Amino acid sequence: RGASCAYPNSDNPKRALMTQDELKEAVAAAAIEEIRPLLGSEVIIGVGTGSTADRFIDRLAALRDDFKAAVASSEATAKRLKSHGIDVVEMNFAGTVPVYVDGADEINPRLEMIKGGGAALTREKIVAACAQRFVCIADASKRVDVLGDFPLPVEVIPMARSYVARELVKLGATPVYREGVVTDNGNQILDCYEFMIEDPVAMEARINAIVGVVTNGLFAARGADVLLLGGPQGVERFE
Ligand code: ABF
Repeated sequence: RGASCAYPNSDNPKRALMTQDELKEAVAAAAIEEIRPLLGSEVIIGVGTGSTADRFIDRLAALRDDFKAAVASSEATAKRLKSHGIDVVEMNFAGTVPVYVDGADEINPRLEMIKGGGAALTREKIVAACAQRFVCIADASKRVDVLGDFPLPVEVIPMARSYVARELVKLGATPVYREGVVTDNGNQILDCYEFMIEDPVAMEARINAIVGVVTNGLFAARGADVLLLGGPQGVERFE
């Protein structure tokens, strides 16, 4: 992991500075080219959540006759896919999917990520687990050396929230209940502040072992296979 090659920024080749929205559009366009060779009449693709993924979905609409259906990592994504006339199937009926395209809140050089700022982390992790290839799309602001500046989300069973929070404090985190948010699975979110993560694989397993945790937003045991990163010079591809 870590090798890169430049993608031409065909939308805007001469501009040195692009807005974050333009960067998201550029990586969404690159993701379409990344998955195009994988499409076929029987193919089901995994589709993520968030504003970057939304741009990918909007571009995917033009290809809707070139693949069978999609699995969605959230209710919001399912709704957006359907609004474009793309069939959405349940993960249980899709089996293994060849590719999953989603954003991230942070990603490091090993392509380990923090995800779940949009509270969809558990379904995102399930789709990622079922995917042969995880393509992460992100603007350059998401690239970090050490994960943890972005507060790590942890989805918890509601009755376990205080217990899990106490256990997270023992691990060195400052957990904050994300009030008013109920996940698509009917659960709650604790966000871990002031929690720099030196060993994401170990920490992912450690937090998941706390009773009452559904999952946490570290995608390290199963990180991304490809990163399409939008920066001032266009889209860089890492794998
Ligand atoms: C999903 O959307 C999440 O895992 C992550 O929290 C978020 C990123 O959103 P955006 O693309 O809007 O920054 O990928």
